[in-house]
Amino acid sequence: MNSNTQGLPPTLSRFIRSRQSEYPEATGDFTSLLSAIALGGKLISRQINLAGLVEATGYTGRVNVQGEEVAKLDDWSNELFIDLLSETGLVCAIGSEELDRPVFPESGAESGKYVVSYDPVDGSSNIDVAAPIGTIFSIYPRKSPSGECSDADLLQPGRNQVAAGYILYGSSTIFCYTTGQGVHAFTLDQTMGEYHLTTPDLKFPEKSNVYSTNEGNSGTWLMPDRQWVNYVKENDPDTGRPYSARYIGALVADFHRILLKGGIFAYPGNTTNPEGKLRMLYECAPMAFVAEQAGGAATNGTTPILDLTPTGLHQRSPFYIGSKREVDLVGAFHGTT
Ligand code: AHM
Ligand code: MG
Repeated sequence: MNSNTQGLPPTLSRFIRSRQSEYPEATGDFTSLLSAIALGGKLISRQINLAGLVEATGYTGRVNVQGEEVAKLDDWSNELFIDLLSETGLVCAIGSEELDRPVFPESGAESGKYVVSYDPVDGSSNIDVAAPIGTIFSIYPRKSPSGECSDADLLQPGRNQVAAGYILYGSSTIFCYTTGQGVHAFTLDQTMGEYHLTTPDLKFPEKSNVYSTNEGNSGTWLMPDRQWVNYVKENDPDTGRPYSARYIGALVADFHRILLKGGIFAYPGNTTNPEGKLRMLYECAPMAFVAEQAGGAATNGTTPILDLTPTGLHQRSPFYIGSKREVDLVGAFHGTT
């Protein structure tokens, strides 16, 4: 696709519209939906840049359904996306990390063709220290024919996703998404309020000897994960070991680094929480869709994440994602071939 005027790369809206014409059945609805999510990212980005000045830091004093303290920005961003998605009239069900139960917008009960799940602020504990955070989103087609949607519309296997992606709020704001036709990354020009295409068709690089995990928990991990982490730290230059460790504590940021530089992000289960910490619907599945589209992989140790069907809105899963070679290596420790 040609660059925009003044030599600038194409904007996100122009890029999505140009892709839309590749699908003869496209009506523009999907473009509107993605644009609403992208707008949410711009507003969150602005809010974060002013964080300390507009009381966006700190906690609400509330604890969410998962027992986690709710940051003010979690609440604000969650409401923002509910409003933006409801306004489109295209969404019949919304799932979010910050919602006890799904929301079924009235505006989308009849016309809503899509179901959207999201983590409005991933890596919340980074907000107060001005470290990177993100938003993760996942879009499915509606399952129920008409009338009000139900939980069944939300609880679909990851392979049913029609789009997924994330917005990284780091030293720059990056919107990265896939519709199953590769992974494309856009950078927000804050002065113009536009995302511009910076990396079309992202692929994991060949080199991959970086591991990203909260190793402080390794004493409670199960044996395959402990053996894996010991293995990557051994000294064997022929196999690129020891690996380097990088951990930001926000999945979006850690994943984005791995997508660009190669490696693996792992959040294993442990003896008290065999399902780990990260949630299938709005963390694991969307990132897994992006990873597979970028030539990588994502599993729960043995099974591709996209082949699993969550049984609840907040269901958790052990999570390994990144360069295929690295995810296969973990799989070997877990007994897959
Ligand atoms: P959050 O969405 O409530 O912030 O939690 C998810 C985050 C991930 O982004 C990150 O990888 C992980 O939790 C960090 O957890 P820990 O602090 O246990 O390392
Ligand atoms: Mg999260």
